[in-house]
Amino acid sequence: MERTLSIIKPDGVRRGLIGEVIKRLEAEEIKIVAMKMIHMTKKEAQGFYAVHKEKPFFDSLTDFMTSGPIVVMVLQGEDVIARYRKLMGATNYKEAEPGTIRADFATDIEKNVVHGSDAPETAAIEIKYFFSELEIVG
Ligand code: 3AN
Repeated sequence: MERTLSIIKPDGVRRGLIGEVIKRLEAEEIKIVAMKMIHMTKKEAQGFYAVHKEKPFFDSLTDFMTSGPIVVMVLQGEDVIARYRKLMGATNYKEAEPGTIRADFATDIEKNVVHGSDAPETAAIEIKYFFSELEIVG
């Protein structure tokens, strides 16, 4: 049984895509075991994306991620990291498979609607960043 962190980014919340993303998760029978809406500070976003701190897009990415509220969720199930990444599509929406969330809704490599952890180790760190074990019902 795996867990992964999902984020509906500020562009997704602003554009009214919360329901659309959750509908796609539920259609795939991906179980949501924690969920909340938050508005990150710049410092919190910098901490979350610390692995990207040397990248040229770091400042722009952390500005974007603090530009409005986000929905953070913990998803749980067999192979959920890969299954959710498949639903999201590639980081660059132009390379994302048709029918994925990013192919259908992303407008930019940065404003790509959703985030999903990429491996069990990063999932564990990312989930802890936003949720205590008490907030997870799985
Ligand atoms: P993913 O979210 O697909 O795992 P990461 O972890 O490589 O992608 O990148 C984190 C976030 O940084 C992406 N979701 C995207 O918003 C942004 N990003 C990644 N690559 C670029 C880039 N070349 N230019 C601008 N923003 C980027």
